[in-house]
Amino acid sequence: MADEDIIKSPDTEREDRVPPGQKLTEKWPALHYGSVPKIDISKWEFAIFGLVEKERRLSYREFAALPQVKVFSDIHCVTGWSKLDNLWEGVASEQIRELVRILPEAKFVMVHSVGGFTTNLSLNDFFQPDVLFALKHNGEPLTREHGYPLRLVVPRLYFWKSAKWVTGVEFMAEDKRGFWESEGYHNHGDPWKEERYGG
Ligand SMILES: Nc1nc2c(c(=O)[nH]1)N[C@H]1C(S)=C(S)[C@@H](COP(=O)(O)O)O[C@H]1N2
Ligand SMILES: [Mo]
Repeated sequence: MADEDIIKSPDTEREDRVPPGQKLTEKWPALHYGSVPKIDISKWEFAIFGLVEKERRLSYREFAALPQVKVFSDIHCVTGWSKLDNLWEGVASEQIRELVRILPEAKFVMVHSVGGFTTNLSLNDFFQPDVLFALKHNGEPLTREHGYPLRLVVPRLYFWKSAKWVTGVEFMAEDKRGFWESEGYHNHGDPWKEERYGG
């Protein structure tokens, strides 16, 4: 894949890439509720369900064989750290449209992870061209603590929307708050508007 094929998240082209109230870090902290799950890749499945014409389940082998994209993005964690210059590789959210027919009533998604973690997005936020299900970060497969085998990456929103250990996506007519969104985090989470809590 040539460099010009890398999708640049638009926030990486701002003159000042650090949103209000954030501090840069070189390290990559690992943050999550509960413990890092042990995942048996031979049993792992990715499910596409809810408001679709026909639900679909993909094995790891099938998922990893889907067309891949590269996305360059910044990370902004609601706890105040930002990490610039991340290169993600994986499957664009857009690719889901090739796998199922989404019913017209669907307006929101819930992304599901091992252990019951969830996060919600509008269809519009989910299908932005820089959103992907990432298998690699900076050229290396994701480590277990950062979401192996698969994590969502939503570059334009706070990083809690970037669910680790993803197992599927559910299409919904009505919005429903996910895990952190029900624990007091903002429903949307735009770092440039400091949509941190409440809302
Ligand atoms: N499955 C799962 N994904 C999750 C979380 C979680 O608790 N469970 N926490 C979120 C939060 S709050 C943050 S800040 C990022 C942290 O990702 P990192 O550990 O790779 O830095 O993961 C997000 N994804
Ligand atoms: Mo977070």
